[in-house]
Amino acid sequence: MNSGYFTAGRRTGASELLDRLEHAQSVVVFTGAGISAESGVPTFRDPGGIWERFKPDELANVRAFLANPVLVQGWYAHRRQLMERVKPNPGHVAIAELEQLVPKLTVVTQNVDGLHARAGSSDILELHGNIHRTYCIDCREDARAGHDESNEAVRCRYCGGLVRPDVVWFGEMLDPDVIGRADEASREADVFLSVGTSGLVYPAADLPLVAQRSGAYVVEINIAPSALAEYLDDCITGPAGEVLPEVVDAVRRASRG
Ligand code: BV8
Repeated sequence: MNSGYFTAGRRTGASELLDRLEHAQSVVVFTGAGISAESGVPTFRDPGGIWERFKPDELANVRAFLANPVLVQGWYAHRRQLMERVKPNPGHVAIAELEQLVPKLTVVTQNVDGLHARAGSSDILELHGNIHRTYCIDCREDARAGHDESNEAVRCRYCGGLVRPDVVWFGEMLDPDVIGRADEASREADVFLSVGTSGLVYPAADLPLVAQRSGAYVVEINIAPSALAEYLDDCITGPAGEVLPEVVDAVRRASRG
């Protein structure tokens, strides 16, 4: 049952976005932690979020990892265990369904949880990596993800180097190929949906404005205005797991004529 979020676009209302999606050749859906919130994955900066309990400086950077690999490896093992218990929510599923309704759809996600792929999306750019992959910092071999209860740091079985998650930490460069493809998709987009992100982490947070400067119609879907909201073409306020299914239902109905 539609809850009417979609009809409440703050500026232009639903018809503009629906019309743009109906005629779009290329769509980008840019996501942050908010798209996974309704799956039970804590966000970073909301009340009760990850950074409320841990400081990014303490955990999500190389210096912290080298200073205390057991703590950082344990934190990621805890997050991986959480991710094993959660599943994609209707927001992730709606994005995968929208991919079938438009000629080209690219998911550009800041999330490391792998939920877009599990929901069935196929063209996904993971700007900040993927928590389920790990590698050795010395020989860079794929290494087993895991966390020894022995409280010893998990080390590479080939060379003994420390094993780290394959995520982008603060102060680390993003994979140039991934951010390059995300930039290109943003420049080519006719419609750019920015979903569930506070818009505070760069260079990812540049992408909505890169898209808008290149002519895209940029709409935010969030439960509260992000740092980017005032610059965007419209904002739909509501939980992604309810708004996105409404959007996709409307596009599907329109495509049936
Ligand atoms: C880099 C992976 C070159 C690890 C993460 C000063 C100014 C500007 C930039 C910088 C600066 N100093 C340093 C920088 C660069 C820095 C940065 O941007 N810092 C910020 C904090 C100021 N960036 C970097 O370091 C990047 N690398 O730039 O390299 C360089 C190097 C050094 C110095 C300069 C340049 C690397 C950034 C990547 C860091 N890795 N994660 C891990 O996950 O463990 S960041 C982390 O934040 C996650 O990836 C997360 O996805 C990302 C962004 O957060 P959001 O996804 O937006 O989540 P958040 O909780 O913030 O917001 C949730 C939103 O959802 C809210 O708006 C909420 O309202 C909404 N919501 C909640 N529920 C719902 C919902 N919406 C819809 N429905 C719901 N149900």
